[in-house]
Amino acid sequence: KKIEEMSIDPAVQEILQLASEKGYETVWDRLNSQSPHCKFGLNGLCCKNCIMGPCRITPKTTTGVCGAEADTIVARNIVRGIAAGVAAHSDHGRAVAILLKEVACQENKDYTIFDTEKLKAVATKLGVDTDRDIHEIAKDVAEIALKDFGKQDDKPLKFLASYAPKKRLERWLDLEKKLYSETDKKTGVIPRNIDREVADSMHRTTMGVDHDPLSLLIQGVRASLADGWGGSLIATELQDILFGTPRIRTIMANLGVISPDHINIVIHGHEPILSEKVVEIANTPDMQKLAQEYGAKGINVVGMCCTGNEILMRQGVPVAGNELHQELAILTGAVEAIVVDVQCIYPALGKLAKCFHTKFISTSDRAKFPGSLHIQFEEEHANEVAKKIVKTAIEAFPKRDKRKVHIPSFKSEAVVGFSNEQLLKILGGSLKPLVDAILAGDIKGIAGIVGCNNPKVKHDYYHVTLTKELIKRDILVIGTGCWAIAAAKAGLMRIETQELAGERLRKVCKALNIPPVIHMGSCVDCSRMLTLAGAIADYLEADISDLPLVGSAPEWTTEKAVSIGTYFVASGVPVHLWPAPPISGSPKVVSLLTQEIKNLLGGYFFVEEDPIKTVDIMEAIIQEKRKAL
Ligand code: BF8
Repeated sequence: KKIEEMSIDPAVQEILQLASEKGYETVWDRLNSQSPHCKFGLNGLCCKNCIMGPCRITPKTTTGVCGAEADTIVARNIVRGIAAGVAAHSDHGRAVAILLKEVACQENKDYTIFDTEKLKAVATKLGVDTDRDIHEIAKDVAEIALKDFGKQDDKPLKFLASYAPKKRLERWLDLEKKLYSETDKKTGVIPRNIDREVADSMHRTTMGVDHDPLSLLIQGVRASLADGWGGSLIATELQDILFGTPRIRTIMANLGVISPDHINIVIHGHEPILSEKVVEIANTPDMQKLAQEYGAKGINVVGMCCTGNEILMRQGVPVAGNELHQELAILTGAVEAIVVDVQCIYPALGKLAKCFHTKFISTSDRAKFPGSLHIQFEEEHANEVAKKIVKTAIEAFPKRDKRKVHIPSFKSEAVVGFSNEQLLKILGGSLKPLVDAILAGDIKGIAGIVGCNNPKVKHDYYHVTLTKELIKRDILVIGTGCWAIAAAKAGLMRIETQELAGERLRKVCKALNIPPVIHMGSCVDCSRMLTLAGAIADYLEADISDLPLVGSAPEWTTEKAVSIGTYFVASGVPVHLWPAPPISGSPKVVSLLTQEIKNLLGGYFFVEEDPIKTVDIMEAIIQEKRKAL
């Protein structure tokens, strides 16, 4: 592939040119070595759930050794992917809930309850008495969250029951009854316990348990709901309590935020428990002074991927890039440390960092990497460990080889920080102006775009093209994750982007002084979009599936994205995917997920490569829903 076909981002193109001249390997080279990919895997037709296999389904061998057919194998594989995504998001949520409890019990003095207003709002939603000492309220909230991970009854998750809109809850309950009466099989869609749904998914997909594709996929739905209205929601809400609810601010995005004369620390991964601390400690006068003693102007902390989104939303920290930037940041030769925790971190960073003075610092006991320097992060000694991390970066600075430094100048301004609380404030305290604009057609609909980058598709091209085309057609775009960073880098989150929007959307955005492209946070913050959709539904006394909303993950990569897509579908939103998910080996599973699920849950998946055609489909869905509004 030519470099211009690999990414639309000029900073990426510049570094890829350098990598090719100097012979550094990147994710694109490894993709090339792996291509063409195995067709059985691409179609979901490879089963390695037991050691009688691995089995592959072909026109001649239509079952695995145990007799499992293509439908079962494809469904089991996709449910395992969902379960892995749920596990990742939810483990993140668990860590925040444990920390909140420790802070509430004053067992951890390195963190505080930062946002007491948000704490009270969450407590009220959960039915916790707020007329008490802050620590007591926080303890109860944390305990409710932790109970959602561990309770053994069959009742719905407390977070889901407290946050999901009324009509949607009713629909899930009705569906359980409907499936029971039609199939005489007990089938649950409402999650009971976050961990249990992951365990249940793993149990029923192991050899010799559940072989009914519908039953398997419904469990996938239940697990995904334990993520969206459970683990991810808990992560978002409790992080806001501990670190502050995001508010509007302007940041810079792209590799140009790396500074030639500062000590650069890139924080990559997902959990703000680590990144917030590194930002805080790096900005202390002691550390800045130490950096100057080592000959630098100071310390420049920049984010990468979702933990980057967390600290840009709350602290205004610049973001160096999205998923495909992680190797490129090291290739600038000006990064003293890339500090990581969990998720979306390429193990290739270890080898690459060794070509430079860069310290690749792993911090999580569940994420170790070949070639990393492991500094174990412990919440109870967070200040101390963060100091050690920052000092390690400072000490690497004298070893920077100036001849290897190449920082692209590209960076864009972006207006970020749109929590639901901030949006409400902009709207004057009520959803009414937003709903009125939707009803009047000034906002034709809302598209939520999420997910990753994938070297199989032109980097950022789908994110950016889709976004531009949607706003042109008066569809407001909101989103999270690596999409949000793509949009920020492309300058689409500037106020000036109003000029690219259709006339009616432009008018609304001008009146509210917001861009038509809204950064709602990290991937766990997809829960903000869910609760926003839920709030609009409740306001209109409607179901989410009645609203002109669509979703898309146009460059998706991870199992977490499958979970996100599934919980949006399960909450009533039609969701676009590109690349195609590995299900085409089973026409039954394809039809369940793209058609039949619509009657069951209101949402469904559709797959399309061309971004303009995708927007045509999205607009048609929105127009259809508008008619019924
Ligand atoms: O959780 S968008 S590549 S960084 S999975 Fe990962 Fe995908 Fe980026 Fe964040 Ni989300």
